[in-house]
Amino acid sequence: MAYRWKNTLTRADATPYEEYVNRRQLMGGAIGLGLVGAAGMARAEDEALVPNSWDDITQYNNFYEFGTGKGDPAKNAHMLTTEPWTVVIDGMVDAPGDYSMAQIMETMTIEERIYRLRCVEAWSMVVPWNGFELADLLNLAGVQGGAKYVAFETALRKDEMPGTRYPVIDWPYVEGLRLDEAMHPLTIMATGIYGKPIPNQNGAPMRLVVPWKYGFKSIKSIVRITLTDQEPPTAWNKALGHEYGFYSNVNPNVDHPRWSQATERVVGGGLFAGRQDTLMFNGYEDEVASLYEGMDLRENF
Ligand SMILES: Nc1nc2c(c(=O)[nH]1)N[C@H]1C(S)=C(S)[C@@H](COP(=O)(O)O)O[C@H]1N2
Ligand SMILES: [Mo]
Repeated sequence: MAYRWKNTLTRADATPYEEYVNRRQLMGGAIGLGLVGAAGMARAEDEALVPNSWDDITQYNNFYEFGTGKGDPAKNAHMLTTEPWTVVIDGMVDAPGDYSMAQIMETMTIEERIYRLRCVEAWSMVVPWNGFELADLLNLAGVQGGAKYVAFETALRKDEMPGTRYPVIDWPYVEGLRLDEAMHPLTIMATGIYGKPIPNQNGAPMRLVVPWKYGFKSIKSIVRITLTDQEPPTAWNKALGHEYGFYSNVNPNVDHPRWSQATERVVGGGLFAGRQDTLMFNGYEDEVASLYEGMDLRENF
Protein backbone atom coordinates (compact mmCIF):
# COMPACT_ATOMS: atom_id res chain seq x y z
CA MET A 1 0.00 0.00 0.00
CA ALA A 2 2.96 2.26 -0.62
CA TYR A 3 0.88 4.57 -2.84
CA ARG A 4 -1.02 5.74 0.20
CA TRP A 5 1.94 7.53 1.62
CA LYS A 6 3.49 8.79 -1.56
CA ASN A 7 4.38 12.43 -0.86
CA THR A 8 2.53 12.57 2.45
CA LEU A 9 5.59 13.34 4.58
CA THR A 10 5.04 16.87 5.77
CA ARG A 11 7.32 17.69 8.65
CA ALA A 12 9.44 15.48 10.80
CA ASP A 13 10.80 18.19 13.08
CA ALA A 14 7.96 18.85 15.52
CA THR A 15 8.17 17.53 19.11
CA PRO A 16 4.68 16.00 18.88
CA TYR A 17 5.95 13.94 15.96
CA GLU A 18 8.60 12.35 18.19
CA GLU A 19 6.01 11.60 20.87
CA TYR A 20 3.85 10.09 18.17
CA VAL A 21 6.61 7.82 16.89
CA ASN A 22 7.45 6.57 20.39
CA ARG A 23 3.83 5.88 21.20
CA ARG A 24 3.36 4.10 17.90
CA GLN A 25 6.36 1.86 18.52
CA LEU A 26 4.77 0.77 21.79
CA MET A 27 1.50 0.03 20.04
CA GLY A 28 3.10 -1.68 17.05
CA GLY A 29 2.65 -5.15 18.51
CA ALA A 30 -1.09 -4.72 18.92
CA ILE A 31 -1.46 -3.53 15.37
CA GLY A 32 0.34 -6.62 14.09
CA LEU A 33 -2.08 -8.94 15.88
CA GLY A 34 -4.55 -9.37 13.07
CA LEU A 35 -6.93 -6.42 13.27
CA VAL A 36 -9.75 -7.11 10.87
CA GLY A 37 -12.36 -4.98 9.20
CA ALA A 38 -12.32 -1.54 7.65
CA ALA A 39 -11.24 0.40 10.72
CA GLY A 40 -8.54 -2.14 11.42
CA MET A 41 -7.11 -1.78 7.95
CA ALA A 42 -7.21 1.96 8.16
CA ARG A 43 -5.55 1.90 11.57
CA ALA A 44 -2.74 -0.26 10.22
CA GLU A 45 -2.28 2.23 7.40
CA ASP A 46 -2.15 5.04 9.96
CA GLU A 47 1.38 3.77 10.39
CA ALA A 48 2.37 5.29 7.07
CA LEU A 49 0.85 8.73 7.70
CA VAL A 50 2.94 11.44 9.28
CA PRO A 51 0.63 13.95 10.95
CA ASN A 52 0.89 17.68 10.53
CA SER A 53 2.20 19.68 13.47
CA TRP A 54 -0.02 20.98 16.28
CA ASP A 55 0.43 24.49 14.87
CA ASP A 56 -0.58 23.52 11.32
CA ILE A 57 -3.72 21.85 12.62
CA THR A 58 -4.79 24.58 15.06
CA GLN A 59 -3.77 27.78 13.24
CA TYR A 60 -5.06 27.07 9.72
CA ASN A 61 -8.78 26.39 9.98
CA ASN A 62 -12.14 26.68 8.31
CA PHE A 63 -14.81 27.55 10.88
CA TYR A 64 -16.85 30.34 9.36
CA GLU A 65 -18.77 30.96 12.60
CA PHE A 66 -15.55 32.66 13.74
CA GLY A 67 -14.68 34.39 10.47
CA THR A 68 -13.77 33.39 6.94
CA GLY A 69 -9.98 33.88 7.19
CA LYS A 70 -7.85 30.81 7.85
CA GLY A 71 -6.44 32.48 11.00
CA ASP A 72 -9.78 33.83 12.29
CA PRO A 73 -10.92 30.68 14.15
CA ALA A 74 -7.64 30.50 16.11
CA LYS A 75 -8.05 34.18 17.01
CA ASN A 76 -11.77 34.17 17.90
CA ALA A 77 -12.88 30.69 18.95
CA HIS A 78 -11.77 31.19 22.57
CA MET A 79 -15.07 33.09 22.94
CA LEU A 80 -17.04 29.86 22.63
CA THR A 81 -18.19 28.38 25.95
CA THR A 82 -17.78 24.62 25.64
CA GLU A 83 -18.48 23.64 29.24
CA PRO A 84 -21.14 22.62 30.05
CA TRP A 85 -22.23 21.30 26.65
CA THR A 86 -25.32 19.36 25.71
CA VAL A 87 -26.03 17.43 22.52
CA VAL A 88 -29.65 16.74 21.64
CA ILE A 89 -30.14 13.35 19.98
CA ASP A 90 -33.63 13.09 18.57
CA GLY A 91 -35.81 11.93 15.71
CA MET A 92 -35.99 8.21 14.98
CA VAL A 93 -34.21 6.92 18.10
CA ASP A 94 -35.39 4.85 21.06
CA ALA A 95 -33.90 7.21 23.66
CA PRO A 96 -34.27 10.79 22.45
CA GLY A 97 -33.11 13.56 24.74
CA ASP A 98 -30.29 15.72 26.01
CA TYR A 99 -26.93 13.98 26.26
CA SER A 100 -24.39 15.92 28.29
CA MET A 101 -20.84 15.98 26.95
CA ALA A 102 -19.64 14.75 30.35
CA GLN A 103 -21.93 11.74 30.07
CA ILE A 104 -20.79 11.04 26.50
CA MET A 105 -17.11 11.20 27.49
CA GLU A 106 -17.74 8.82 30.37
CA THR A 107 -19.50 6.28 28.18
CA MET A 108 -17.39 6.29 25.02
CA THR A 109 -14.02 4.63 24.52
CA ILE A 110 -11.57 7.20 23.15
CA GLU A 111 -9.01 6.02 20.63
CA GLU A 112 -6.56 7.62 18.22
CA ARG A 113 -7.18 7.78 14.46
CA ILE A 114 -4.66 9.37 12.13
CA TYR A 115 -6.61 10.48 9.09
CA ARG A 116 -6.08 12.52 5.98
CA LEU A 117 -8.22 15.67 5.84
CA ARG A 118 -8.90 16.93 2.30
CA CYS A 119 -10.67 20.27 2.00
CA VAL A 120 -12.79 20.92 -1.09
CA GLU A 121 -10.56 24.01 -1.58
CA ALA A 122 -7.77 21.57 -2.59
CA TRP A 123 -5.51 21.66 0.46
CA SER A 124 -4.88 18.79 2.83
CA MET A 125 -3.38 17.79 6.16
CA VAL A 126 -2.96 14.64 8.23
CA VAL A 127 -4.50 14.88 11.70
CA PRO A 128 -4.06 12.57 14.72
CA TRP A 129 -7.59 12.70 16.11
CA ASN A 130 -8.81 11.27 19.39
CA GLY A 131 -12.41 10.23 19.46
CA PHE A 132 -14.94 7.45 19.21
CA GLU A 133 -16.94 5.82 16.46
CA LEU A 134 -20.15 7.69 15.70
CA ALA A 135 -21.87 4.29 15.51
CA ASP A 136 -21.27 3.82 19.25
CA LEU A 137 -23.07 7.07 20.07
CA LEU A 138 -25.94 6.32 17.69
CA ASN A 139 -26.30 2.83 19.17
CA LEU A 140 -26.45 4.38 22.64
CA ALA A 141 -29.49 6.37 21.52
CA GLY A 142 -30.91 3.33 19.69
CA VAL A 143 -31.46 3.86 15.96
CA GLN A 144 -34.99 2.89 14.89
CA GLY A 145 -35.74 0.69 11.90
CA GLY A 146 -37.04 3.34 9.53
CA ALA A 147 -34.11 5.76 9.94
CA LYS A 148 -32.13 6.34 6.74
CA TYR A 149 -30.10 9.52 7.38
CA VAL A 150 -28.39 11.41 10.18
CA ALA A 151 -28.61 15.22 10.39
CA PHE A 152 -26.12 17.31 12.36
CA GLU A 153 -26.25 20.90 13.58
CA THR A 154 -23.56 23.27 14.91
CA ALA A 155 -24.16 25.65 17.82
CA LEU A 156 -25.41 29.11 16.83
CA ARG A 157 -24.51 31.81 19.36
CA LYS A 158 -24.28 35.29 17.89
CA ASP A 159 -22.67 36.60 21.08
CA GLU A 160 -19.87 34.01 21.06
CA MET A 161 -19.48 33.48 17.31
CA PRO A 162 -18.76 36.80 15.58
CA GLY A 163 -18.92 35.28 12.09
CA THR A 164 -22.59 34.40 12.53
CA ARG A 165 -23.49 38.11 12.67
CA TYR A 166 -23.01 38.13 8.90
CA PRO A 167 -25.16 36.14 6.47
CA VAL A 168 -22.23 34.22 4.94
CA ILE A 169 -24.34 31.07 4.94
CA ASP A 170 -27.78 30.30 6.35
CA TRP A 171 -26.85 29.66 10.01
CA PRO A 172 -26.74 27.33 11.83
CA TYR A 173 -24.23 25.21 9.88
CA VAL A 174 -25.92 21.88 9.16
CA GLU A 175 -24.66 18.64 7.64
CA GLY A 176 -25.89 15.13 6.96
CA LEU A 177 -24.87 11.58 6.19
CA ARG A 178 -26.64 8.52 4.92
CA LEU A 179 -27.12 6.10 7.83
CA ASP A 180 -24.65 3.55 6.41
CA GLU A 181 -22.03 6.29 6.07
CA ALA A 182 -22.68 7.40 9.64
CA MET A 183 -22.40 3.84 10.95
CA HIS A 184 -19.19 3.11 9.01
CA PRO A 185 -16.28 2.32 11.37
CA LEU A 186 -14.13 5.06 9.81
CA THR A 187 -16.66 7.74 10.81
CA ILE A 188 -15.75 9.24 14.16
CA MET A 189 -16.65 12.00 16.54
CA ALA A 190 -13.40 13.74 17.45
CA THR A 191 -12.93 15.11 20.94
CA GLY A 192 -9.14 15.52 20.87
CA ILE A 193 -6.03 16.09 18.78
CA TYR A 194 -2.56 14.79 19.68
CA GLY A 195 -4.00 13.40 22.92
CA LYS A 196 -5.15 16.84 24.08
CA PRO A 197 -8.73 18.15 24.26
CA ILE A 198 -9.78 19.40 20.85
CA PRO A 199 -9.21 23.18 20.55
CA ASN A 200 -12.29 25.33 20.00
CA GLN A 201 -11.12 26.30 16.49
CA ASN A 202 -11.15 22.61 15.52
CA GLY A 203 -14.71 22.08 16.75
CA ALA A 204 -14.78 21.62 20.51
CA PRO A 205 -16.12 19.84 22.34
CA MET A 206 -17.12 17.33 19.64
CA ARG A 207 -16.95 17.39 15.83
CA LEU A 208 -17.61 14.89 13.11
CA VAL A 209 -14.73 13.43 11.04
CA VAL A 210 -15.57 11.58 7.81
CA PRO A 211 -12.14 11.08 6.23
CA TRP A 212 -13.24 10.02 2.72
CA LYS A 213 -15.39 13.15 2.22
CA TYR A 214 -14.42 16.78 1.66
CA GLY A 215 -13.67 18.56 4.92
CA PHE A 216 -16.89 20.59 5.02
CA LYS A 217 -18.85 17.42 5.79
CA SER A 218 -16.92 17.18 9.08
CA ILE A 219 -19.18 19.56 11.00
CA LYS A 220 -17.86 21.19 14.17
CA SER A 221 -19.16 21.96 17.67
CA ILE A 222 -22.26 19.79 17.31
CA VAL A 223 -25.38 20.49 19.39
CA ARG A 224 -27.95 18.32 17.63
CA ILE A 225 -28.01 14.91 15.95
CA THR A 226 -31.29 13.87 14.35
CA LEU A 227 -32.15 10.47 12.87
CA THR A 228 -34.53 10.85 9.94
CA ASP A 229 -35.94 9.09 6.87
CA GLN A 230 -35.39 12.17 4.65
CA GLU A 231 -32.10 13.37 3.12
CA PRO A 232 -31.22 16.31 5.37
CA PRO A 233 -30.33 19.77 4.03
CA THR A 234 -26.62 20.65 4.20
CA ALA A 235 -25.17 24.13 4.65
CA TRP A 236 -22.99 24.36 1.53
CA ASN A 237 -25.56 22.65 -0.67
CA LYS A 238 -28.13 25.22 0.40
CA ALA A 239 -25.66 28.05 -0.30
CA LEU A 240 -24.27 26.84 -3.67
CA GLY A 241 -26.14 23.74 -4.75
CA HIS A 242 -24.47 23.40 -8.16
CA GLU A 243 -21.02 23.34 -6.51
CA TYR A 244 -21.56 21.28 -3.35
CA GLY A 245 -23.65 18.11 -3.33
CA PHE A 246 -24.91 15.93 -0.51
CA TYR A 247 -22.29 13.21 -0.96
CA SER A 248 -19.12 15.29 -1.41
CA ASN A 249 -16.89 12.24 -1.56
CA VAL A 250 -13.27 13.13 -2.34
CA ASN A 251 -12.88 12.33 -6.03
CA PRO A 252 -9.92 13.42 -8.18
CA ASN A 253 -11.93 12.63 -11.34
CA VAL A 254 -14.82 15.02 -10.65
CA ASP A 255 -13.70 18.64 -10.66
CA HIS A 256 -15.27 21.47 -8.76
CA PRO A 257 -16.97 23.77 -11.32
CA ARG A 258 -14.31 26.41 -10.60
CA TRP A 259 -11.13 24.34 -10.05
CA SER A 260 -9.52 20.95 -10.50
CA GLN A 261 -9.75 18.34 -7.74
CA ALA A 262 -6.96 16.18 -9.22
CA THR A 263 -4.24 17.46 -6.89
CA GLU A 264 -3.97 19.09 -3.47
CA ARG A 265 -1.61 21.44 -1.63
CA VAL A 266 -0.11 19.86 1.46
CA VAL A 267 -0.35 22.31 4.37
CA GLY A 268 2.80 22.80 6.43
CA GLY A 269 6.30 23.76 5.48
CA GLY A 270 9.02 21.17 5.29
CA LEU A 271 11.14 19.36 2.81
CA PHE A 272 8.52 17.13 1.26
CA ALA A 273 5.62 19.58 1.28
CA GLY A 274 4.09 20.66 -1.98
CA ARG A 275 1.36 19.34 -4.22
CA GLN A 276 0.35 15.73 -4.33
CA ASP A 277 -2.17 13.71 -6.27
CA THR A 278 -5.58 13.50 -4.66
CA LEU A 279 -6.61 9.91 -4.02
CA MET A 280 -10.02 8.38 -4.76
CA PHE A 281 -12.12 8.60 -1.59
CA ASN A 282 -9.09 10.40 -0.10
CA GLY A 283 -7.18 7.11 0.09
CA TYR A 284 -9.98 5.15 1.82
CA GLU A 285 -11.29 3.49 -1.36
CA ASP A 286 -10.77 -0.09 -0.12
CA GLU A 287 -12.84 0.66 2.96
CA VAL A 288 -15.72 2.72 1.52
CA ALA A 289 -16.11 2.14 -2.25
CA SER A 290 -18.71 -0.59 -1.60
CA LEU A 291 -21.03 2.04 -0.05
CA TYR A 292 -21.42 3.61 -3.50
CA GLU A 293 -21.56 0.53 -5.72
CA GLY A 294 -23.57 1.15 -8.87
CA MET A 295 -23.85 4.87 -8.15
CA ASP A 296 -22.88 7.56 -10.67
CA LEU A 297 -20.38 9.58 -8.65
CA ARG A 298 -20.43 12.46 -11.14
CA GLU A 299 -24.17 12.84 -10.78
CA ASN A 300 -24.11 12.21 -7.02
CA PHE A 301 -21.27 14.66 -6.31
N1 LIG B 1 -19.64 24.39 11.90
C1 LIG B 1 -18.68 24.35 10.96
N2 LIG B 1 -18.06 23.20 10.71
C2 LIG B 1 -17.08 23.14 9.75
C3 LIG B 1 -16.74 24.30 9.00
C4 LIG B 1 -17.42 25.52 9.32
O1 LIG B 1 -17.17 26.58 8.72
N3 LIG B 1 -18.37 25.50 10.31
N4 LIG B 1 -15.77 24.21 8.02
C5 LIG B 1 -15.56 22.88 7.42
C6 LIG B 1 -14.44 22.82 6.52
S1 LIG B 1 -14.62 23.59 5.01
C7 LIG B 1 -13.30 22.11 6.79
S2 LIG B 1 -12.07 21.92 5.63
C8 LIG B 1 -13.08 21.54 8.13
C9 LIG B 1 -11.78 22.07 8.69
O2 LIG B 1 -11.47 21.45 9.90
P1 LIG B 1 -10.18 21.93 10.71
O3 LIG B 1 -10.26 23.43 10.85
O4 LIG B 1 -10.24 21.21 12.01
O5 LIG B 1 -8.99 21.54 9.87
O6 LIG B 1 -14.13 21.84 9.04
C10 LIG B 1 -15.44 21.80 8.48
N5 LIG B 1 -16.44 21.95 9.53
MO1 LIG C 1 -13.11 22.62 3.65
